[in-house]
Amino acid sequence: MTDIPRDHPRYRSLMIREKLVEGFKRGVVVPQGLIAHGRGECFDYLIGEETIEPVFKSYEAAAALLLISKKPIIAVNGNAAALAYEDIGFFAERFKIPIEINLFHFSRERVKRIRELFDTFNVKIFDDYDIELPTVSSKRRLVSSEGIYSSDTVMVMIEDGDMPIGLRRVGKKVIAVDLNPLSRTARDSNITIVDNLVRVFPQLTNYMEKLSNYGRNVLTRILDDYDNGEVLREVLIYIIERLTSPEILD
Ligand code: PTJ
Repeated sequence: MTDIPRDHPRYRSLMIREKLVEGFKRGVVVPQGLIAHGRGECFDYLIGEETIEPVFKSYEAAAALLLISKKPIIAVNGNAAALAYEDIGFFAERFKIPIEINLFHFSRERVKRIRELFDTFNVKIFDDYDIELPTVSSKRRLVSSEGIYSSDTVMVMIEDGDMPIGLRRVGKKVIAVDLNPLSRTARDSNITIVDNLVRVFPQLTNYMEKLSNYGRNVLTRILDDYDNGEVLREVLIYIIERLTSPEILD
């Protein structure tokens, strides 16, 4: 691992990058995943590398949807595993939500490597690939009949854009994590969390804990009041205002 001095002004960001590089060396992340991460870093810069106000509504709605769903599932790819497997593992274990490994650049070897990361967690992992999603053409169509295929809500992250629309066409609800508010994924999902995956699960855990005290009526009302397009517009306005504020270069 590269020796990054703690007092480096970009220490946190460089350490996150190291996770991707480590994941790449372990065969978890594909080379294309390093490019994807660079794009994410750029959008993270634009929002100030912190969770921004409009996105709290997405967290709340995502928690409500996960709590109200009969069969939610978390889809994990190479980048997600490299960046946040511990957060994802703790979250999945705590809220008893299964995980399915779902890859664009599919190989059994990568599935095995990603699965190994979750070995220490008491969580159900699907990697059967015994059925195909008829609405997705890429290798992400390979899913498990007891996992993504039969779930009602799928959480996807750092994804390239064909899963949300494909999943919605077969009647599923989609929660996406994507730093790019303009991406296909962001626009096609029911709920988009425009935040860096490294910040997502701690935030989502807080909302899950808070909302688990509420009844179904309250959760339904939160979901009825949520408008993903409106939140994405608020994120764009936030970015524009931030970039044009006099303090931006201070
Ligand atoms: O592991 P595989 O085989 O499934 O392949 C995964 C990659 C990432 C290679 C594949 O999904 C891909 O090519 O994705 P894209 O098309 O580059 O899109 C990734 C999206 O995630 C972009 O909109 C990025 O802005 C966003 N993104 C990147 N890093 C993060 C992120 N969003 C949240 N948190 C991040 N850390």
